Amino acid sequence: MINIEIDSIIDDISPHNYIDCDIDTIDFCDINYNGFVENFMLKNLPCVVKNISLEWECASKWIEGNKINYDYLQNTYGDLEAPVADCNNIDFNAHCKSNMKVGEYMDYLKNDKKDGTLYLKDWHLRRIRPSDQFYNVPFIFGSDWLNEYATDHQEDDFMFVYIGPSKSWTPFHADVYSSYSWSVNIFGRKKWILLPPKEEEKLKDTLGNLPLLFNPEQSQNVKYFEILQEKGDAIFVPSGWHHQVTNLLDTVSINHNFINAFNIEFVWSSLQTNLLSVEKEIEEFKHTPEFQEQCQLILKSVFGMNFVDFLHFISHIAQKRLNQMNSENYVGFNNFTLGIKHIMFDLNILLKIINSVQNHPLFSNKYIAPNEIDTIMNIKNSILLKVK
Ligand SMILES: O=C(O)CCC(=O)C(=O)O
Repeated sequence: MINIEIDSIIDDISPHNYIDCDIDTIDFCDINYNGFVENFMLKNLPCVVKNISLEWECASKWIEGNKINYDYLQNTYGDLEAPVADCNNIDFNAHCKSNMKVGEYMDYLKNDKKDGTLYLKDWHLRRIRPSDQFYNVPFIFGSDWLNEYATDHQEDDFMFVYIGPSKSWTPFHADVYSSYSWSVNIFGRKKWILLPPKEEEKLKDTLGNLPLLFNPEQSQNVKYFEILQEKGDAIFVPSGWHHQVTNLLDTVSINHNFINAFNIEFVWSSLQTNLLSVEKEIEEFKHTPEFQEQCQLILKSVFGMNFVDFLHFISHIAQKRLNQMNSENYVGFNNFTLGIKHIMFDLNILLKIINSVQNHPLFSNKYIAPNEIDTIMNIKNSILLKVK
């Protein structure tokens, strides 16, 4: 069991100048948690972490010499279904997706065209096979409220396996809820292009749409970073950084999206920005009784969660941290416990967010059920008793 703890974190970091920054490469064996939090998560800067998957079971069992162990994957997971994107088939600015048996997909990868057409992605193998310890979450990514919440509520989680032939690709996008993500390459090579937050604005067309792929040669004055991710490398993708990925070889990777105390303010601010643009988009209906309800429906479809979902999310995590202060045991990803200073840090940030939520115009009996308001106010009062 690993205890994730922080020392004195400098949490008042001024907005970073992304334009002059470089992308650091560090070795997993040189990392300490505090340093990673301060240098990358709080500064919202990407980095490459070398040698992160040396001991993972999938790094040995799924690979045989210098190729994917198709037979092992077929024998072990062949009957399971996984989503597969067709990179040559675009509909509504996204790849068309369908489900395929993993065994069938392995046949395709082994025998058929490896022209980058079919990309197995967003496969929830960890959830489907909870007892299969094919990888361990690295401790630097151990504080993960998003998967904690999803697992506690038995909802769809944000932990994925990707397997794609050379030339398969993922379109230009930013991650769900403006979360962080990490991706570990088990086998192969990926080319990432990442743009700092707001740079994507320069790529929008007159209707505000982003391209499916960013072409650096056609866009002057856009700041971007290109990273080659080799076998054994993790990429940390910060909040709000748009990115696109191309597999340069047949590639296998594991990805998580995550939110924690270090980016929850970014997520909250993104939710508010998205809500404002939804309100603007349908402002002609501002005076109808259904206006706010419609805005919340649209917000959920464009951002992935609405105001009430966000309230539930922060209330759940805050209540759990309060229980942990009262010595309730918590084990994240079968492997982590949180140190007391980390729990206090989480609670302090949650208090800040609750105060901000409380000042939002939607925080009233008109939009939120009175019992939900009571719950969050009780949580706030309990935090105040702990952190004062
Ligand atoms: O590896 C890929 O193809 C895409 C990964 C990605 O976009 C992500 O982790 O957010």
